[in-house]
Amino acid sequence: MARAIALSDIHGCNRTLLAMLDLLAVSKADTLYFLGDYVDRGPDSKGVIDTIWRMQSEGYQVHCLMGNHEAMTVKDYDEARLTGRADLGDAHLLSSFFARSILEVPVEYLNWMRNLPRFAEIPGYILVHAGLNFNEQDPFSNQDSLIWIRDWYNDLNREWLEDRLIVHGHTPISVEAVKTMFKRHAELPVQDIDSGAVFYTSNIYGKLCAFDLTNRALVFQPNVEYL
Ligand SMILES: [Mn+2]
Repeated sequence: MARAIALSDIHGCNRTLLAMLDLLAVSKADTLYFLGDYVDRGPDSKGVIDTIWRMQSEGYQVHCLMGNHEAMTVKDYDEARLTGRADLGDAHLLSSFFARSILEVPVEYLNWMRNLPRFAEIPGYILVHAGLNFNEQDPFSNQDSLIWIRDWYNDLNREWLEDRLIVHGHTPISVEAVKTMFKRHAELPVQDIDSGAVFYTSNIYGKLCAFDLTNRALVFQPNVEYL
């Protein structure tokens, strides 16, 4: 059966992403939703974006949202262009492009990051990198909040949300905490799926989480970047 699957916060862990796609046995009938933070921190930011582009060109259905790390990368690039500053951009991101400055990152990668949408609505779910700002009349309206907000669960408006579940990344929580949230959707209709894949030395993080939205199941792939 065709599935909708959400993943988040890959942070340059391309080998781990590929292992996860294998573990999930993703097919072209499935639809993948990536909730942002493809780049920075991990070893292969370029490789993650290349994997996404390759899959899309091969006919896989991959939808990508923006994370705050894409927004920061674009901001750094724009600032470097304006000021000539050479010290901008995450060192891991730059090394994945063999770039000495962010201005050497090919512009198609920057343009891709710049144009990513910040949330998606599909039946039963709202997908977003960081979360929603329920202090706004329209929780989708605050563009910064969608990619940056933390500690927003207390403001959740269940009447506005209706019977939907909000799925997000951005704030790493332990694998156990991801599983605990998963059991408590009736109490809190939110699922954080960032189990800190990039923090490979930790025993509480260090796994990439996939949320099978169709079958309501979690799948975890341990970080394999440095094996
Ligand atoms: Mn983030």
